Amino acid sequence: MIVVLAGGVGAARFLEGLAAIVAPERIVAVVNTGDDMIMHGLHISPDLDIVTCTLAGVIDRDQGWGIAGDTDECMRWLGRLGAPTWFKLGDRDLALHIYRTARLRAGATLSHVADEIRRALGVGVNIIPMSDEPAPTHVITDQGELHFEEYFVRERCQPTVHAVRLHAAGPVRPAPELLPFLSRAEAIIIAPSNPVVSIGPILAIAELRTAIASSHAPVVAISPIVGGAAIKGPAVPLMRSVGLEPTALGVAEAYIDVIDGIVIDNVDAHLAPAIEARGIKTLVTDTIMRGMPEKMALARATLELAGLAAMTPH
Ligand code: FO1
Repeated sequence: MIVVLAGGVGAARFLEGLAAIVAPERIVAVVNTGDDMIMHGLHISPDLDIVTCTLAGVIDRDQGWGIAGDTDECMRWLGRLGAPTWFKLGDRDLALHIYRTARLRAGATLSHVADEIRRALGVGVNIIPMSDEPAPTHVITDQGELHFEEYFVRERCQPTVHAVRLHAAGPVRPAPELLPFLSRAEAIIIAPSNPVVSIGPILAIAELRTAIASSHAPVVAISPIVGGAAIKGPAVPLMRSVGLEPTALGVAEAYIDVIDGIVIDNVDAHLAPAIEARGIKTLVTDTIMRGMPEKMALARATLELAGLAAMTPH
């Protein structure tokens, strides 16, 4: 099994490349649920849906989230009724949230529902939430404590972030299937997602961090920061707010107690010596996932760094 710690858009694109070079059934995506929230009485799981819909080939490729060709009739009517419409939920997208909410209410776990949805959409990759319990990520800002999605989407990252509060609803246990999958991992990959609010919530689950740090499997990360900037999202201000340098070196620092290696972009080659000096093997390559060839090449480079190059059919 190749276990991949995943957030949203960047992780989903990486997983597309990985699933194209190894059997999808050998991949276990452990997905962040810190962005989950209740909206319109529905359980919304942004990262689970981004990963699932991307791998199902139905994602809206321009946005990186939502379903291609979706309509917004329901959102328009919700607006007419005075309901909040800052978080755009398309009509097809809403089917996912309606189904998930009904199944959770019937007593299914978030893991069960994530598995039912990915199978229904024909996805071979195992998709498992980091936990079946609420684990909301909040940001402490000059406008008070906000749910991450309120900060990121409603306030468009304008508030100044003083701190990030992971697992804001209390202690979080790993989803039941995760520890057995981790014990059988041939490699553990930290996908190019936001180290603070996408990967951070996963590694903040003590049993997961311990299992990963003590795993015999190689643990390699891909830096989501290229040339001191994030390809997508608020990684730079959030890394600064938790005292991390918003560079590929800062990413290596964030994961220093769990990773053996890291893949960084060509533009950050000058940082390789400093990262290597910290005992982290560094592979410098093109990490910008423009299309499938680049996604597959990045996945291959990552497996190579993990010493599993032999696993991939040429
Ligand atoms: N991101 C936005 O910037 N604006 C939106 O209206 C929005 C809606 C949305 C609906 C479903 C979904 O699965 C994701 C959605 N996202 C939206 C993306 C989301 O805010 C972030 O990309 C992830 O939570 C971070 O990885």
